Amino acid sequence: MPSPTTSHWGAYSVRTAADGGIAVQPHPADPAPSPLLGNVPGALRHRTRVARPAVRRGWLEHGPGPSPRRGLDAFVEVGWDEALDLLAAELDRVRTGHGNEAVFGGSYGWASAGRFHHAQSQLHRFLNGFGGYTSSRNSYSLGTSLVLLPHLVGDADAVLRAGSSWPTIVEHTELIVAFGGIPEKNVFVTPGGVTRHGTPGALAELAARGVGVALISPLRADLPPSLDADWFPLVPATDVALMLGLSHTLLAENLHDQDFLDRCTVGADEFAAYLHGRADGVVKDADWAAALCGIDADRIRALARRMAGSRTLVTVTWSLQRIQHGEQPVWAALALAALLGQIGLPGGGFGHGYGSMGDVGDHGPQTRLPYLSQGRNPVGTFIPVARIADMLLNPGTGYTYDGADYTYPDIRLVYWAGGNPFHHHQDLSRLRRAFARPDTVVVHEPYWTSSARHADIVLPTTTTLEREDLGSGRRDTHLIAMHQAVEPVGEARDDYLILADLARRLGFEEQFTEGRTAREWIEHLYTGWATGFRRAGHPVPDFEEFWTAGEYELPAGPSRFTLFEAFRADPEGARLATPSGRIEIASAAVAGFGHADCPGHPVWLEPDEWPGAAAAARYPLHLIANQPATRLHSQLDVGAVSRAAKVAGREAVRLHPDDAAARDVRDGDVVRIFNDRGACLAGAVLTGDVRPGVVQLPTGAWFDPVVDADGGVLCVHGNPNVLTADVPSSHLSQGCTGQHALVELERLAGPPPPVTVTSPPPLLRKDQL
Ligand SMILES: Nc1nc2c(c(=O)[nH]1)N[C@H]1C(S)=C(S)[C@@H](COP(=O)(O)OP(=O)(O)OC[C@H]3O[C@@H](n4cnc5c(=O)[nH]c(N)nc54)[C@H](O)[C@@H]3O)O[C@H]1N2
Ligand SMILES: Nc1nc2c(c(=O)[nH]1)N[C@H]1C(S)=C(S)[C@@H](COP(=O)(O)OP(=O)(O)OC[C@H]3O[C@@H](n4cnc5c(=O)[nH]c(N)nc54)[C@H](O)[C@@H]3O)O[C@H]1N2
Ligand SMILES: [Mo]
Repeated sequence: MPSPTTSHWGAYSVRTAADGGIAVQPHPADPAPSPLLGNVPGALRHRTRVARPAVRRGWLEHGPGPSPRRGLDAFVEVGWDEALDLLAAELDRVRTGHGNEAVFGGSYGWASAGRFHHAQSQLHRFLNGFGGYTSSRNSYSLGTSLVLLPHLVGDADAVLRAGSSWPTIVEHTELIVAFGGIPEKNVFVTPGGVTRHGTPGALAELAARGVGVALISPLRADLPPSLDADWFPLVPATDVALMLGLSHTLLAENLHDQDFLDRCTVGADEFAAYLHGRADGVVKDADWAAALCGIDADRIRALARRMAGSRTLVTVTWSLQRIQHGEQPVWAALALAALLGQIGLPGGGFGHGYGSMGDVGDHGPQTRLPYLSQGRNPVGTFIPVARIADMLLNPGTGYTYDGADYTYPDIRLVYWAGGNPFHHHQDLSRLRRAFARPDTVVVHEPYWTSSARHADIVLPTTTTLEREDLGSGRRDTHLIAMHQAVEPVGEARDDYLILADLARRLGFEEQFTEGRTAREWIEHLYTGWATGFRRAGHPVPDFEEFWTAGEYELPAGPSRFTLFEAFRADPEGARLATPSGRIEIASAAVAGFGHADCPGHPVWLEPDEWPGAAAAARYPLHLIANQPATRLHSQLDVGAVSRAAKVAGREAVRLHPDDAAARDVRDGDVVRIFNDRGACLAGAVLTGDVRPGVVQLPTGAWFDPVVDADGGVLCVHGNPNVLTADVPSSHLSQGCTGQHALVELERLAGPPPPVTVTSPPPLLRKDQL
């Protein structure tokens, strides 16, 4: 009997063979299963699974304290009781000596699908019971937009969770102007799970209807080849210049909608004055834009006219705000859409994240789902999530966030469950220095990821296939009864059980577990949810029936809706939650914060690293470090689909044949990509589908550092975050800017050093010390 389960990349079932191997089958209702499913079978029992609790040798021998050896030491395997005794004593020492604020439990990361065993929720609940912890806010995904959008439209969720639905777009849109494209590789993923992947079908329908798409991206692969694309391969990081040039053309040719601007927005005059160069003398017309973005001025003007003459959707991928000054592309696109006056009309207006995530544009049910209460955190200290290295390196230093001033706490213990900071953070060489600072680093992980290797105490956890859970994601059509498919691998335990055992040692077991086993919790969460759902009139089965059936199909909601439709119809009655009640093309609040890197209306600001920067003289190639097509972030990098796409065992870097020829690089060569922050090796793939001067290396290859005497880092496996800069998007939002960096690339002379991260680190027994 196959076991039902789900994942961030789709629902599926698992069959186990006599030899312990597994086979996976997508959910029968899924019209477009994800290729990422292919990573699951080979990764389940891969040799990089953490088999037993392990303690870093230096920490075991010398006790807690800062150490530059993190990431380099061998580990000593110990029994569960010993590991948990050590950890409980250390948590207590830090709490007693330094206070709860000294524990950093932000623990950012995607972990796995599952409403109960969600690692971050479990850890936060545990740390709240422990007396609190320093937390983190927002995400690497949307660190900039989550802070900016409330100032512009009152509510980020409206845009991000209720954007116009695909059926509306398919029916009404004539032209999609897609900044960052609509990259199909990304739409198989929705956090928490997805049973019916809808976006691939919507893209096929757009193609069948011949909807025009202006693909604005340095990469042709950001739109499926089937779509009728007009490709604008612009210089990376110059989208704002292009948007300003388009906006100027609309105004200069009187193609804008003054009535919409008057009724529904504030600040259009201020924005227009900027476009006309009233203060700085620089007219931001199409010619000005062309010189920056590398697209002909005539093409820009023609696009503006076509936009004004069509039902046009302006959309911006999330990647565009994951760069320095990442507020500007989002704000300028909203302003551009406002000038067109189609916001709130079916098929027109503004969107953010079509092609970034599976649920954007999806019309699956938007229901409340079962969830585990995390309790309350008595410690109010937090950081914007991507400021982790700043915090660890600069305790006591101030920073700004959303118009207010804060101070970094002094962290002694870092606790991570369900994330991989040595995947997700920028400037990994700096992150290594930051991780040398605390007294103790704890990681719960199924795999020997680079973050586990940089910890002092590593506790092996189960994967979803080794436990039971309830699974469902945003706009998912189903709630899945996630059955246990196999026994835990090695000595792995659930995060819940690990934390319950720690809570017992620390005297708050009853508060943490409420006396329930994991199975009892799952039944409890389901039953509480079902009771509320039944009251709303839905015939939800009882737990046993649901569990036996393996799933419950959630009631469908409307399939056609348009962002800001109600607001457009009645701007006074359906006021937005902004100070003006309208869309703020200029924001007095943001202007009032006084940040030069994010003034009060959309502006063109040169980033430190783009082809026009001084640094480009030494590092002339613009790296795009985007999401990988072959896995979710760093998850299951040892799986078959991820491995198959490697070139010479390294992550593949795509570059233009002209750039390759200038460096004597051939297809399949191992190349070294470098800048002042570090270097990595990658396998060259030559393609005309990238703009010359641009190289693309996705995130997620497990960080495999060779560290020299000065702490300089070469990742032999191709993790682009050795190259990216750890600088915030701006003083407003402090978002992650990992998408871009300037680099140089050369053919590697001599044999490449071996990849070692696909085997466990050196493991000792205690009697070997
Ligand atoms: N340069 C650059 N960097 C980026 C980005 C970029 O565009 N460019 N994008 C950023 C974005 S948008 C994101 S969201 C982040 C993603 O960064 P992360 O979310 O940190 O990446 P994942 O690889 O998903 O890490 C999840 C980890 O949890 C582990 N795990 C899975 N299940 C469980 C479990 O049940 N229990 C425990 N304890 N662990 C579990 C997995 O093995 C994995 O190591 O990366 C960011 N980094
Ligand atoms: N397969 C897969 N899917 C995923 C994920 C994954 O890891 N794997 N991660 C998920 C997560 S957590 C998130 S947050 C989303 C992220 O969604 P996004 O952030 O939108 O995804 P990316 O792939 O990083 O970037 C999208 C595209 O933007 C383009 N781009 C980069 N810089 C520029 C620029 O300056 N100008 C223009 N016009 N285009 C540019 C790149 O070519 C890139 O392919 O993806 C989700 N989907
Ligand atoms: Mo993300």
